[in-house]
Amino acid sequence: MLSEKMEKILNEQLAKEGYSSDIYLAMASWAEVNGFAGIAKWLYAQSEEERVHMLKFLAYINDRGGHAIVPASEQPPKNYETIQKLFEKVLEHEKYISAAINEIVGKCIELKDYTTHTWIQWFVNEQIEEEAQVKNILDKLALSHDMYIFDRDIMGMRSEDE
Ligand code: OFO
Repeated sequence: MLSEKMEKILNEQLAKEGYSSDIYLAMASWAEVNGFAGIAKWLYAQSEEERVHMLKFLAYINDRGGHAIVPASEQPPKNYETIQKLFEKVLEHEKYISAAINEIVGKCIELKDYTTHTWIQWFVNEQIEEEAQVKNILDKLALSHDMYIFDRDIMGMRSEDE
């Protein structure tokens, strides 16, 4: 059974994962209308992955006797200056999510909720991978002089777990 404090922080994270899904969806749409079909595909896939993360929180909260709350959605930015700036934003957002997951780990220890502590480790590892993946994209972008080739090749830079 989840404590009220743990239920609250997990519901807050559920909302953050939902926002992650929305922000990547908005970025995908912007990339698509600006002619970057490959980058849009990468971002649509990322948005789907974040929705799966949100659903993992939803299922866990309900399975442990809490009530998962579906949050109101906040409109993400609709325009992005450049592809470089867009991916810098992705990295910044993933770092924010990593910090939030870390907070949950700290809360698990504080509240002696070792079940949630074990469960949340999947997200700890996922964040290491997501940050590394986006850093790799930014490195490739810095080396790339041809956006057509970058856009064609970006899906090959995806790691496919959720
Ligand atoms: Fe980006 O991993 Fe969830 O938020």
